[in-house]
Amino acid sequence: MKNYDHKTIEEKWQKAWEEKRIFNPDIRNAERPYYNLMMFPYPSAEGLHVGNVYAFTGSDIHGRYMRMRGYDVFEPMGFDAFGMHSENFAIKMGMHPAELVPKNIRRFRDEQLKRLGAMFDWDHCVDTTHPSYYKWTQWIFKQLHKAGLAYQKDSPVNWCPSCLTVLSDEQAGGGVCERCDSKVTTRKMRQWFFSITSYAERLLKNLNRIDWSQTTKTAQSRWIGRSTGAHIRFPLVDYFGDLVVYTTRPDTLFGATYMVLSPEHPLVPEITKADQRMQVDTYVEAAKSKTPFERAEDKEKTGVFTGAYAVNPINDQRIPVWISDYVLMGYGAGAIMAVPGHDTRDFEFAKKFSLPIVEVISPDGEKHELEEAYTGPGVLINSSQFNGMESEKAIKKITSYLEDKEMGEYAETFRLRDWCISRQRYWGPPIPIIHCPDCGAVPVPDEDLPVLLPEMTDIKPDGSGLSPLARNEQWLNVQCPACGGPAKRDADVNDNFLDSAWYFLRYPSTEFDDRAIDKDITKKWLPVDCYIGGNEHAVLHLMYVRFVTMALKDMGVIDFEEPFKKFRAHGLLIKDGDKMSKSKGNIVNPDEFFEKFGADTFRMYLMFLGPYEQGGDWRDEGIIGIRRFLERVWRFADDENLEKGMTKDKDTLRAIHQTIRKVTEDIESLSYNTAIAALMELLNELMKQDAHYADEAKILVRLICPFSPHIAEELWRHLGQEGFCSAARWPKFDEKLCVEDVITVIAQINGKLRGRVEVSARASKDEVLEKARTDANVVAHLEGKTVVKEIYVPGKLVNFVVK
Ligand code: ANZ
Ligand code: ZN
Repeated sequence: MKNYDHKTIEEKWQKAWEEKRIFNPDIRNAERPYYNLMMFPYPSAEGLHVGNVYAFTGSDIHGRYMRMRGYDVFEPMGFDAFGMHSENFAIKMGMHPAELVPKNIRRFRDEQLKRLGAMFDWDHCVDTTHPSYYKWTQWIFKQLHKAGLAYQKDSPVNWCPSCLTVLSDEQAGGGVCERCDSKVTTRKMRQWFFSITSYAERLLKNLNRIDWSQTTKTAQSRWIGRSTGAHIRFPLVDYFGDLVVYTTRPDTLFGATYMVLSPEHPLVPEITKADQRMQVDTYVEAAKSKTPFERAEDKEKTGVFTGAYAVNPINDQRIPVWISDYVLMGYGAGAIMAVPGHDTRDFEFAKKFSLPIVEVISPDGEKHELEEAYTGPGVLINSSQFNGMESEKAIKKITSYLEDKEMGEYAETFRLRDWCISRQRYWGPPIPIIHCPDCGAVPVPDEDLPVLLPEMTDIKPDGSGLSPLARNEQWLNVQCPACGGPAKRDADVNDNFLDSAWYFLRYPSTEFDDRAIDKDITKKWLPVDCYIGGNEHAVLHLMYVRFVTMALKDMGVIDFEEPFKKFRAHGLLIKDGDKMSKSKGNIVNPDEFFEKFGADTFRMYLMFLGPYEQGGDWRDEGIIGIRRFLERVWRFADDENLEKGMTKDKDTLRAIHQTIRKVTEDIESLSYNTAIAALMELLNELMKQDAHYADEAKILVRLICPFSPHIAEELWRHLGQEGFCSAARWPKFDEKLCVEDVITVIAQINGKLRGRVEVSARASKDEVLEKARTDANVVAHLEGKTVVKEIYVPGKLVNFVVK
């Protein structure tokens, strides 16, 4: 018997896998293709984060399991290396990203990812910063543009005064920059947008038919935020035109006592009366400098009366028109009918400005003095011919009443906003557009792609709001591809989320440089069978990917519209109960653990920390337990005295088959921690026996292989097997052998027969007692009594002595 020396073994098998190419499926001819995808990393930090190792291991176990189930598993890996993460990191290190990124990729790939022992197919790696990749990112931009899904508009954007760049809403969550924590301000800029909102309905509807984590689907559905209601037209007094509002509560129309426009609403300057103009202008100016977050904050309501009036179409009442920043221009119609009796914000506003509050929905049909807005359902009151009607029904009735009078119609609206694509930064693929004074925005012809990112030494934004590329006159000034006249390139680069919105389409087609996506190969491998990644990408990345896929389907580029059949979000890894972070100094460095314990122990320990979809709490001390377990597996399987064949002992056989069943089911549901616990129990069971058998060891080793593949390969060889354990067949369990022998035990109370229960022949005293207590007749006779003694005659009877 040799010692378990993880270092030698791991190097040996990593080399063997690579040489024999066992993880490089035949991309063209594979018979049972299975595409196992994991979210590719940003190679921006000093090295791989233990969170990456956690994520990749869980996904790799799934891939390895499917491989042993006989699938041709394709498990690629790549690098999402454009964008602010990488650029800011490089700047911090005092390096140029073009220099740092390739270095970092090499470190990630050769020193870390390869040590993980995952079944990555390195022939199909992507690096989003390589011209052979971003040429096609630009091509995708062009396809979306050609399909009418890309447009430019001036738009207020989140602006980080420290990073000097525009931020997406997500990057500016809570009003602070995700990168540097500065307070976000707004700015108006001309930018490119993708019309993701035109897919809102489909993005929502399809959620019903994809097998994704429920939490992710809920997050997506909230983000899309469909709401239904009506558009209602209020004629304006002294002005030729109507004021249109969006409401989800047409049933409350009789309670509308004033209107509110967003300060940016185009009608504001038109309808404001002369004596109100000063006040209104001042308010509009002030609103401009606030961020959407500040405006959404729950604070005291502010607003100004415009001097104008509108007419409520249902009762011809004149009601005043106000402006306030709690109404946002980007949602619904940018204007509301205010119903202070039944909307909390309107109630606060009405209280503050002494506007009338009318109760029109009553929970009990009675009238009340309202202390706060009543937002629930009820029956209509103070609503003329609709009095007494349930609010649910009144929504429909009042809507159709308005439709008949042509004063409104059913409407729905979405919270989802179009996707802003432009970034005023250096480190990204230039947007493939040339602006010509005569021809407008002209796409760069395909034969001129990629538009290479020019080499520049000074890549920092200068605070002008323009991209650093705008300073590179030589690169910027070109001939218009349409008319040949002088023109300028678009100096912005695309949002990093576009790079990652299509990488999974590229992996199988990396060998082609004349097309982004090969049709036949794509047909074979896509959609992705299983995608695993972090929940932090639940709404953005995963929404953008679905949008791009749908759009490409509609253009006929691919023939499916949902990119991932199955998506599972893994949980978060914490350390000693705390979030891991540099500032807390509690980062787990993977290299240390690869070195000291080996990838097999490290992988298995990570998976043992908790249910994979919930995450786990890393504790340094715990890893030794897993290491000891693997050493015991080693001693068990690497033993010259193993008997040939399989044990004949019924209990041992049962334990083996039950464990195969449990590990199989647990791996399928990503319950890796319980699968590992079952393996530990099985080993204990096997060790207890006097004789140990080779076939037992062969099963144990294969069950361990997805978790700790190197040791499994080595032991597989010691057991005299040819070929790779990673490519061996997953053990089958025999349902019949899993069944426990059952015996009938008599249940007595004070010596009288009260029931019979069936239990496993191996059941412990506690298990039998437990079971007996659930028998209906026993329950009935124990009612109200106190058990003073429990007697158990093994295999025969239990007797409860009661008072
Ligand atoms: C009258 C009303 C009465 C409303 C009532 C609510 C309760 P969701 O469900 O999120 O779609 N609203 C409409 N456009 C708005 C905007 N641009 N900015 C701020 N608020 C706006 O919300 C729809 C409701 O939010 C609408 O229904 C409107 O107020 C308000 F008892 O109209 B409601
Ligand atoms: Zn031109």
